[in-house]
Amino acid sequence: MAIMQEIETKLQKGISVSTNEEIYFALLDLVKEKAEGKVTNDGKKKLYYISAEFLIGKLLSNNLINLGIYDEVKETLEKNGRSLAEIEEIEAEPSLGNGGLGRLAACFLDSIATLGLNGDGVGLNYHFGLFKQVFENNLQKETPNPWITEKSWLTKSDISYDVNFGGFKVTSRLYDIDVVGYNNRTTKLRLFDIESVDESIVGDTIDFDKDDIEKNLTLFLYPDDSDDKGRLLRVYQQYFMVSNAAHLIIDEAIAKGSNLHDLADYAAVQINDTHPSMVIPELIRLLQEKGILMDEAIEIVSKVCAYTNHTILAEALEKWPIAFLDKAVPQLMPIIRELDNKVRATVSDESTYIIKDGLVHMAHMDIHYGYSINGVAYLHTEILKNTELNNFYKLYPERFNNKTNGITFRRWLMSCNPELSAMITDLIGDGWKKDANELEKLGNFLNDDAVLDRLLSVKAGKKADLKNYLATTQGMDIDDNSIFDIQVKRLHEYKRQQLNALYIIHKYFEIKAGKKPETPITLFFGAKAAPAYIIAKDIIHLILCLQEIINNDPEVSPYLKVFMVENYNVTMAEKLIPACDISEQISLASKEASGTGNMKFMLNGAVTLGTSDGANVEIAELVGADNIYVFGEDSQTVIDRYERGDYCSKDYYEKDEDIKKAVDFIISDEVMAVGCKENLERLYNELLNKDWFMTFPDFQDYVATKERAYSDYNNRKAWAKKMLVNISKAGFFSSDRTIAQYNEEVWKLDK
Ligand code: 26V
Repeated sequence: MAIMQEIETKLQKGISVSTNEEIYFALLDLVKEKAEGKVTNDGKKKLYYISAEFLIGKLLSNNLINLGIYDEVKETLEKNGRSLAEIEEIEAEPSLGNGGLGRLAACFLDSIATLGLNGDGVGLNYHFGLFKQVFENNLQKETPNPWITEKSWLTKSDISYDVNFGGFKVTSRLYDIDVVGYNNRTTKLRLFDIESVDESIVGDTIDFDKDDIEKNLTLFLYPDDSDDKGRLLRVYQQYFMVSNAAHLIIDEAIAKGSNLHDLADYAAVQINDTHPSMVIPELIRLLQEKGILMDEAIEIVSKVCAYTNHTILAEALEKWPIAFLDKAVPQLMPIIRELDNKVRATVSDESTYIIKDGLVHMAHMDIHYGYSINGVAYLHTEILKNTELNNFYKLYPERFNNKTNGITFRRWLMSCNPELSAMITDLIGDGWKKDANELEKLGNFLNDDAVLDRLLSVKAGKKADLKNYLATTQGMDIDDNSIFDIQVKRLHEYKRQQLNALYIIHKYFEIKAGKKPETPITLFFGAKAAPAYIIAKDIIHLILCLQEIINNDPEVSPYLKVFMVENYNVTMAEKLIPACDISEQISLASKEASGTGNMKFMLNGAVTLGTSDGANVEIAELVGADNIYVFGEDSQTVIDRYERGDYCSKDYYEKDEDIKKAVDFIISDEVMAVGCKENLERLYNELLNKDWFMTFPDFQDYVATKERAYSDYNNRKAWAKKMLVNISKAGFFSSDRTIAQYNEEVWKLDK
């Protein structure tokens, strides 16, 4: 049946007389049906990718692309006077993640499906997601982000388990979302919920009764953990997630013929950061319930579980107080103690013990009882091996491996930038859609003026699209002939949005003093700050104040503007990334495990301005020094500085007039007039007296390197060449490559 007929059969009327909402739900139904008809690998061994976050983004367009019917649907709608883009606006974006870790999990599912591997994602069905960000008085405010409509991508399954906590139990319910691969294959994202969840306990804010676990367990991702109740709730959530996962794993293995002694032939579990770590003792517990003795159960589970580390920040490596686990999951504590005792019996290095000073170190448990431990970029894995986890590396060198992150080109090029995709296909055919390495062929066109011109005009088109989108959705007035310089990522001090803000202040002074840039500059930010992360919220406040001051200053705004988009999410990223000229990747060297935004920008022809950190190092190696702007101290210098503990930000402030002027501006009358004294003073003092992520030592190099990039931008042909080199070298960062490596070296699933 032609697509037109299929849609109209669902609608039971013509497309042209239906509302956008009716058409959206008809397409949703249609895609779900088509996904069900696709092949799922049902091999013996299955991967369970367990993650607290799956930042999947809107699904309609991506699913249409992966089903191979995107163009047909779009044209059919157009013929009937309708726009797919407008229909997409109906879809709410599930806010099931926070940042890179969650988006990576979503890209991985796309690649697992596309490569035809037998693997599912397992996580939780948070009804209000992370939170929706709104700006009020130049401050971030958090509100609930409901996304589940009556008809949605979720399909209720008949799978349900009892999950026991200390003193009470809850009943779970599994909902599935089909993940459609670009190869007629599907797999599933399996999201567990509680049957007794109660949305009505949440009002207009993200505050709710944190004690009422039977109602609140699956309401929010990362509930505020600034108090014990919030932290305890996270433990309940994590155990709920892994207990369900463990039940599912064992049931599915038995159904396939496992006697459980051979579980490792049926299941591989990837522990995505430490949030799912309790799956180790939970699997052991369930195996014991099935009659397997503790020692053997431990051995079995150690052959099933693998751990990915996504950060070296100590505060993000989870350690739970024994008292919390005793209260929430008393059944696990004897097993965790046994796991710790076994380590103590054989390992002399006390720093690796699982239980220390009343805390359970989740990562330590993962490393002792996981068969693979990986970092997410070359540099990150080296730092884990040589510094951060060196004591573990000495014990188990063979377990450590690197898997440099990747992104799915279906969403981050084909879907969000069809114009660039079409240009690439015109030049090199469409083999790149299945084998990203074919993008290298674009290297043959570096001296082809017509190609370079077309590339610039595609970019100009995407900049105009973004300008229009932000004008209608956020009332922003953007000059699309300016340089689009973009920093979008979670708000964290180590990512150093504050360094970019200091540059803006510096530039503002320069323009005021008459030194005007040749091409106007627009700086974009997008970032959510964790609700309890005070300084991160102060940085947002500063940026919003700068936006108000600069954009309203008639002397400055023709040359410099600042826009912080509200509620940055996947949908917003899909608009910003194709329009970007300069991609800001300016973390303090050694602190950004990988970054994946850097890859998405490069793939869309942005040039990176960044430190030698995370995957930037690999980007620099691939594109060469002429096609990236690298600045700042290197990771070893930073690591040594921390080790010596002798960094004193005040010294830099006192010796460097530019730094002093920029930092003082934060508490100037001008900023105070549009901002809050308390927030601005706190941020000022933090920078002056602490600056834990060392923005000052890199400040001058950052300014100089950014100016060099802005100046190079004016040579349009040379700039277009840099863009094309970046696109042509992006193939390595396809998540298809990453997943193929995980499979060959870690999971070993049947094709
Ligand atoms: C989490 C938290 C939570 C509490 C407040 C402080 C804090 C700091 C960092 C984190 C990071 C959690 C792990 C994470 O999201 N890592 C990111 O993983 C990406 C995918 O591997 C990677 O590209 C990013 O570099 C890394 O930051």
